Amino acid sequence: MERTLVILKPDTVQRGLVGVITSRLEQRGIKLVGLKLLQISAELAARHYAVHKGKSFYEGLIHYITSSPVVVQCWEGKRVIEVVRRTCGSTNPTDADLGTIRADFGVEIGRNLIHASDGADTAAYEIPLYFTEAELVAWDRAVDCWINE
Ligand code: IDP
Ligand code: MG
Repeated sequence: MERTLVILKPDTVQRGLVGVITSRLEQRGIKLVGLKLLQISAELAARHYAVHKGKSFYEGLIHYITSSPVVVQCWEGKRVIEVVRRTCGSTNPTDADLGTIRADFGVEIGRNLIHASDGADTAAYEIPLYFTEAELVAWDRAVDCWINE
């Protein structure tokens, strides 16, 4: 089953939106298999955002993501990478469709609340940055047959 990494960024934690944003993801019917609160170090941020090194927003992005604790989550489900990306909405909250997390809770690209892996390769790279295999829990969910045919 496909897995994806989500980070509820420092603005989400500071604004007390961890519960409501996590609920949006739970309500899609995807399954939570990993969860922790942590402070991202400069080293971890650099590994996570290596693809953006050299871009104009890179320094600000590293400052933002390391500025305060984050909640990291691993979600599992059919096509979960796409499901979560579409639930988050476009990178810039001003461009994101209403009903997406970024549009409904944000107004600025530099404070867009949530990170989600953007593809299978990215998820495979990002999940082990935050979770050991032992920290990811395989569990049976009683309602699965009412969510997945
Ligand atoms: P994504 O988070 O939707 O995948 P990316 O293009 O991978 O978007 O950018 C990573 C993160 O960098 C964004 O979520 C956002 O926090 C930040 N970012 C991207 N572009 C800008 C920008 O132009 N100004 C400020 N921050 C930006
Ligand atoms: Mg990205």
